[in-house]
Amino acid sequence: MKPLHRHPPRRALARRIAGPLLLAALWSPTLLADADIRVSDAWLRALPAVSRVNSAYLEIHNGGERDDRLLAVRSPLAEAVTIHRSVQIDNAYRMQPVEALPIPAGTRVTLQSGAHHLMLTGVRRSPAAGERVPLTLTFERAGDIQVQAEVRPRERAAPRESAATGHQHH
Ligand SMILES: [Cu+2]
Repeated sequence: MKPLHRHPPRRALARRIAGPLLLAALWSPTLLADADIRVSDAWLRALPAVSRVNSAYLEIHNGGERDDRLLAVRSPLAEAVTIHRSVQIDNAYRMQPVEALPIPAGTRVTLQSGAHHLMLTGVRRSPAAGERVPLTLTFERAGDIQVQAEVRPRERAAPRESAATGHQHH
């Protein structure tokens, strides 16, 4: 009698190597890359209820050895969050949308008034001072990172915040 053709040995081999391969993948630097990016000091200003736009500020630290880029931001507070930068043209500050914000390896990028910042449009409600507003930042390599931005009273905004920067959203 002709013996049946059998596959089980090959499947057994696949099972034997699948475990170690999966472990290797979980421990690879690529999949752990999000540990390289740290977001801190996220905050925004409490604004009057009529305001439909707001800005958010934070710091991004890339402690890794590879460059990353901030691609997008979203928040339940706003219909859209755009990465903006302020540029000075003839003594006036203007804002431009930025496609992606580079976060080079080993650097700290500060989003602040008069420089890069996050612009929230279609703001749904006026959060109270002391409240925390979730922001989800999407990085090219690190993926999604969520932070809680602190809502600060208008008058107690960051000391570096001043009328001199002329930063306004219209
Ligand atoms: Cu802006």
